[in-house]
Amino acid sequence: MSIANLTHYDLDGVVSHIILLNLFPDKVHYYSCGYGKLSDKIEKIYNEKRLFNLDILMITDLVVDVKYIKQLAKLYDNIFYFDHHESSLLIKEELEKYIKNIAIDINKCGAQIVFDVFEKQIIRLVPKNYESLKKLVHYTNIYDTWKVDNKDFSTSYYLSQLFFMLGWEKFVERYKDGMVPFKSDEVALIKQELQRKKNILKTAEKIEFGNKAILITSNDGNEIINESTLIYKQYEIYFIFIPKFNKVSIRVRNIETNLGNIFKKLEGNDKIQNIGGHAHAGGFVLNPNYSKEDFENIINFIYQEIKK
Ligand SMILES: [Mn+2]
Repeated sequence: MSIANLTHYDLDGVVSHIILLNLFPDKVHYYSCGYGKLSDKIEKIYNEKRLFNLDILMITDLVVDVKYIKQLAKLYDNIFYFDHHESSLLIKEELEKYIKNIAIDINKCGAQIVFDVFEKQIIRLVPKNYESLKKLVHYTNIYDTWKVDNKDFSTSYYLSQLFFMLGWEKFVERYKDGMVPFKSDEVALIKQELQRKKNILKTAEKIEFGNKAILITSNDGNEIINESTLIYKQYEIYFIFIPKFNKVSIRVRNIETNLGNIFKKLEGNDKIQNIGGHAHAGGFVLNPNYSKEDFENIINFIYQEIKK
């Protein structure tokens, strides 16, 4: 038996993979990517099926379109689908036509879903790693669901930063048995990186408006989208505007809202090229011909809708 694990290239995706490695040592091949590379990885899974004798496919922390699942189901009798993104929920019924084993839960991260599904097997097969894997998943969950006010958030944030610093294989090697302490030089590097982001925020143009809302403008804004909510905790609604990409990212905390639903009301707006998001995170790209007034109208509309 051999398993292809198609998973996200981020902390949640790699920790999902680590759990599978614990359960099926030496049997799991990873295919990790962001959404841009998804079709390439699927092709690779196709091509390498014979080479590695892959007979089970486990998808973790990724939304995989039904058209791909349809193809993959011809090759794999056994597909598992573990995800927490809202768009997976929307295609769940379609997925069920091809996949028997589906676990989708939008209230926890992908790794937490994998851990919960296999918890009994973990206890049985790798009892010595149970507590440390549980801890690793705990931090991953806090990071991935961006629980910025949780007392463990900074550890969770460090862990994710460390993943991108070390890269996939080194991270897997280090965390294969679960959570371990950071090394002091790593902490120093992560803090330095956070300081760099704080400086971007410091020099960005900032306008406070309404009740606990802020508009942050910077051409390096892409680097501080999530961090702005971490560094400026006094706000609830964050608009991060990146002029060079005509792009606005939005983050909301401590407010019950659904940006995805609000965005639906803006679909078809001829000043918007692209728009999408989840409950508390999302963004849009403006048409390059937008005016200052268009910009303000859209921001105000979204702000008013969140406050409703
Ligand atoms: Mn995730």
